[in-house]
Amino acid sequence: PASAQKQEFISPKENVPPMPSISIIRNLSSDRIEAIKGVRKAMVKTMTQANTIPHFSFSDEYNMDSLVELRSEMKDIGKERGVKISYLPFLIKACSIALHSYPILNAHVDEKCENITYKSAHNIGIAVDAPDGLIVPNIKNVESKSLLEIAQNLNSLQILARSSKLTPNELTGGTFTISNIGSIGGTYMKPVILPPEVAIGAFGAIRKLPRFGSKSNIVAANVMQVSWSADHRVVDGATMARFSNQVKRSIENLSVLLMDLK
Ligand code: CAO
Repeated sequence: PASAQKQEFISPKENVPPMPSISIIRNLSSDRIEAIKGVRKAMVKTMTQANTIPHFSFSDEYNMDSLVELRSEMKDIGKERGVKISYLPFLIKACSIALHSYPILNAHVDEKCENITYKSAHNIGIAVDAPDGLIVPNIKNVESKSLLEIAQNLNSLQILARSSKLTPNELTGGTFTISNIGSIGGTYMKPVILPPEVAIGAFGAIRKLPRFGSKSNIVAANVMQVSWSADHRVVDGATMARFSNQVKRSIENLSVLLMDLK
C-alpha cells in the first residue's frame, strides 16, 4: 500500500527556496482576471467538500517550558546529524501517542457519512506554506517512527513542498492533520478538516507570557495556544478535549512522552 512506502530523507542543507516574509505591495493599474488552477484549484475542491462537514472547535494553551529547553539541546544534536529539529516532531509524536487512546480521531468517514474506517497507520498530514499555496503532505507511519525519523521526514517534506517536487504518495493517505501556523505567527485558529479525515489541530506561536507558578507567584512561561477542529457527526467535544489533555500532559511533562516512545 502507498502508506507503507518509505520516505526518502533529504538533508536540510539542500537548497530550499525561502518563503518571502513580506509581500511586495504594488498597485494594480487595472483589474486582472486569473484562472484558478493548480494547488489553488485543489484547495477549492477540498475546502468546498470540507464546508459540508459540521465542524466544532476546541482550544487550550500548553506550557512549553520543558519542550523549549529540550528542543534547544536536541537542536544542536540534530545539527551534528544534518537534521533540523523544530518543535513539530515532538508535537507530532505526542499526537500519535494520544491517537492510540482515541482511534476515532485517526479515522476516515465516507462522503455520505455511513461508515467510519479506523486507520491503523498514523499518517500525519502537515500543512505547509509553499510557494504555490497551501499543501498538506503527510508523514507515513508516525506511530512506529523515532523523533529523529519524524524530523528527517518533516525536513524532506518541507524541502520537496517548497520546490514543488512532492509526489502523489506524499500528498495522499493522510489520517490526521496538524497546521503549525505559529512559525508564521498568531495564537488561535479554526482549522478546517481535510476530508475524509475527521480531525485537525493548529498550533499558535510560542510566546513568553506571565502565568502563575506553583506558589501563585508570577512567572515568565513559554505558552502555546492550540486549536482543534473535529467532525461533529462522529466526534464529540469531550473526546477532543480528553485527547488534547493527553497531548498537553506529555508535552508539559516530557517524561510521559518518553515513557510511550518506541
Ligand atoms: N512557535 C514559535 N516558534 C516556532 C513555532 C511556534 N509554533 N513553530 C516553529 N517555530 C520556529 C522553529 O522552531 C524554527 O526556529 P529555529 O530557526 O530556531 O529552529 C523556526 O520557527 C522555523 O521553523 P519552520 O517553519 O522551518 O519548521 P517547523 O517544523 O516548525 O514547521 C512547516 C514546518 C512546514 C509546518 C512550516 O514551515 C509551515 O509551512 N507553516 C505554515 C503552515 C500553514 O500555512 N498553516 C495554515 C494552514 S490553513 O491555511
